[in-house]
Amino acid sequence: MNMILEAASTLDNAMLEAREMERLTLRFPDLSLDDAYLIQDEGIKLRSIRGEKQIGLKMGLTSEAKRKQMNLGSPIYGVLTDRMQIQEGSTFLLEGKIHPKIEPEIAFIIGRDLRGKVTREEALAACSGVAAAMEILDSRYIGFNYFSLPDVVADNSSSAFFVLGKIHNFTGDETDSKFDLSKIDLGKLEMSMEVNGEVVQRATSDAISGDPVMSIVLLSELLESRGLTLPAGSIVLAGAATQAVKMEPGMEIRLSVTSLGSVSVRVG
Ligand code: OOG
Ligand code: MG
Repeated sequence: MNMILEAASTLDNAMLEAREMERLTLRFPDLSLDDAYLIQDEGIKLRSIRGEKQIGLKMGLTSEAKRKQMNLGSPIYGVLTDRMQIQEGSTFLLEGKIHPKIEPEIAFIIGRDLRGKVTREEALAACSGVAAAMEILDSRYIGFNYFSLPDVVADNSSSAFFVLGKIHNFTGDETDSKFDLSKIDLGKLEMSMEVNGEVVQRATSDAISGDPVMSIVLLSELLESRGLTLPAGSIVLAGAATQAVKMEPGMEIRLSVTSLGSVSVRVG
């Protein structure tokens, strides 16, 4: 078995068995970022063999807060599948997870294919909607810390689960009369994440890539460098605005975002 397949299957087993593993670069010290994305691709193939469908992509390390928390320098992406999506307001069970953390995000729905270098305006024009969102990360590596960029990319950028609030469609949704993109600055939304009613993380949405729409611009470029397109219909998580918070039993976690509303999960 070659290194790419072996690494992907080791990571996949760690996830399925909810077991921490040694980081890949201890075993493969020369692991490149390109190879790491190939390992990520193989990991997604293993999930698709089990019936999972790719429904989106997530950007990671798009905020200074996250780059500092993880001590890593540049934005990365990962893949989201249908089985990673959990329902708003539902109970998230810690059983079967390794050491999950949750973080406040903004999600976009991509309305038409995007490829290569695009402007902010082109990226926004390709979106059909936006929502408040939270991502639940669950690194497969021991201690959820001190890994390198290739380690985290190979591990699908720590993706585990995500939850979306109400999707505000930019066009054709007459029931959502309050939402008017021309009156909203997506870079100036107040985001506040509460645990059991107490604010634990707070930021303005410009913490994400200077403007969360810029995460889509970055994602399109990252995909293009690998010969890929950002497909219409994708859900895109723009990256966390603040550091992630460790999930503990009994927590009721709610993110509120101005103009977008709130989204919550309970930890069981
Ligand atoms: C890497 C993934 C980072 C974000 O939103 O910045 C990420 C990690 O923190 O393990 O999802
Ligand atoms: Mg994230």
